[in-house]
Amino acid sequence: MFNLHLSLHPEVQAALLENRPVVALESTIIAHGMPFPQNVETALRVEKMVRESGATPATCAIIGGKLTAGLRTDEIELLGKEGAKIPKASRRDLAYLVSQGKHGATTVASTMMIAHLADIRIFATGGIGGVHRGAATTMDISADLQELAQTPVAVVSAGAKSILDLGLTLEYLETMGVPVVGYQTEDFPAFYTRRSGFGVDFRLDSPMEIANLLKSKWEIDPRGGVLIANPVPEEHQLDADWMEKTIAEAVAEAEKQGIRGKAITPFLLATIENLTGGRSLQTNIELVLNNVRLGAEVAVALWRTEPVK
Ligand code: PSU
Ligand code: MN
Repeated sequence: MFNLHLSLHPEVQAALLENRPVVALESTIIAHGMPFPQNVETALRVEKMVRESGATPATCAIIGGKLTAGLRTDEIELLGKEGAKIPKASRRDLAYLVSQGKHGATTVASTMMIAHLADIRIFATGGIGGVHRGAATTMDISADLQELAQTPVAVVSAGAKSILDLGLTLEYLETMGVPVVGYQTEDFPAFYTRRSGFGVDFRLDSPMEIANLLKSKWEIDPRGGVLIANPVPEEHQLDADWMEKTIAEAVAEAEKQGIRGKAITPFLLATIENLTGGRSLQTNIELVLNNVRLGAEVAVALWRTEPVK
């Protein structure tokens, strides 16, 4: 729990020292994934949801060069208001931002790193990065996948959206030995919709079964994460054909404008939001809350089993 560059919010530190359940949360979703003010509202609602579910929230970011787990409200507001002016920080960006004393919004990969430094096992978010469509020529594969391969943190997400090549993303995870668990589903969810047509590796139906899988995994080998795929609630899912068309339109627009690298995901999210008249944002908020509830339930269940140390 102690690293020169790590800074813990007192509430998070107390929970960790007393061995109570903690759920990590990311900040790229705040600064780059949603517009202001919904980003700040959602980040605060998410923290409240974690507390109501019996765990302590630890929203992660880089603040003034410190790898920070647990943000103050003013820090969440800063990330939300500054938005795209805050650098999106994945694994490769951390050393630079830390050495420069700068702020950064952490992705799934870098939030996993901070969670691991802090000894937090569970992390909940909306969607993960993956193998992009066209990766055979662009080689655009999110560092999130490699992080899942090496860092022992379980990530709850609503699957991945089809701005990615879901088939290749799942193949990559298989190669890297990352178990993909479907919560109460056999079908890997596609973010805005409950089904992608691709299967998960294992269906588990309760937070305790998931906690037991995590415990076994880390007893066998302390390295590597698990992807827990939690479908968006039925009443909030969007029409699959409509989303497929909308996403294809957004991808075509990104190509036309020559958007590349780390700018692609935020660009696509904003374009999809415009094209759906804000409905994708509503669904995004609901699925994040749903994932955070499950994340907290799994953290509580894991805490009820013997501590993994
Ligand atoms: N997918 C979403 N919303 C997001 C992201 C992905 O639906 O906000 C963010 C996450 O922080 C994820 C990152 O870790 O994008 C992946 O970016 P890249 O592909 O550049 O690694
Ligand atoms: Mn990328």
